Amino acid sequence: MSTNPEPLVIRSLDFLGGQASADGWRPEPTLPEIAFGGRSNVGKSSLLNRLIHRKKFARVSNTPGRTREINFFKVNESFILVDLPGYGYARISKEKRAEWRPLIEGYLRRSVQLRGIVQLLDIRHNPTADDRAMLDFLGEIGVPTIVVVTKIDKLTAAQRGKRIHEIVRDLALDAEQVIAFSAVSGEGRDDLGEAVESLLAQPSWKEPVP
Ligand SMILES: Nc1nc2c(ncn2[C@@H]2O[C@H](COP(=O)(O)OP(=O)(O)OP(=O)(O)O)[C@@H](O)[C@H]2O)c(=O)[nH]1
Ligand SMILES: [Mg+2]
Repeated sequence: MSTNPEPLVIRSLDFLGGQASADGWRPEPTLPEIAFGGRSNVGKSSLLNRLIHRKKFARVSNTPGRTREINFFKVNESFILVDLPGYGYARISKEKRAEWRPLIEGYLRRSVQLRGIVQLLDIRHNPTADDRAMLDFLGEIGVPTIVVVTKIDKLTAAQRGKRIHEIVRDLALDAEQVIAFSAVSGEGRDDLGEAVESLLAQPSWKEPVP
């Protein structure tokens, strides 16, 4: 049993607003940022709410594809959590489906204060072409990336290990860097909190290495 204090204690929260287009409004980049990405409906907003111990701070979808804008949440007056819109929702037009790329890529390229990305994958599904494209893009620009396998409450303990192993192998991930998470049970919340704290402690990956 751990007696460590809870990682990432939330003392204050402010919704700063949304960015709707690649060159649209976004908050001044004065604080470190951690962004949360993944396909539509994977559970980004739910994971954020669990992380910050709020039921409905980030809007959770009943219909997939709800988070259309990039939403910025200031925590403890000291850093910003960024809820990215989901990509790859099948039941919208091809044109709309392609819109995520410029918006998300524009955000990632412009965010000089970004410390890292938390990339979500649904434990029940094989990674899609969009997931691979996103992970490739993150690798290309070199932003530190944590992979979270979410909705683990939907599987039995035995199935979980097997699926995580398959996803790790499929994407050639570092198993040590994968966090198993459930927004329903709260499993993985503190592991994620610790991972976010360690990303925040790093200098921006965009700053030149001394
Ligand atoms: N069982 C279970 N359901 C989850 C979990 N996380 C999210 N969900 C459900 O999955 C659906 C989508 O969750 P969201 O958090 O809105 O997903 P999102 O990635 O923000 O979706 P977009 O904003 O559309 O990109 C909702 O019905 C959630 O209740 C989880 O860990 N376990
Ligand atoms: Mg969302």
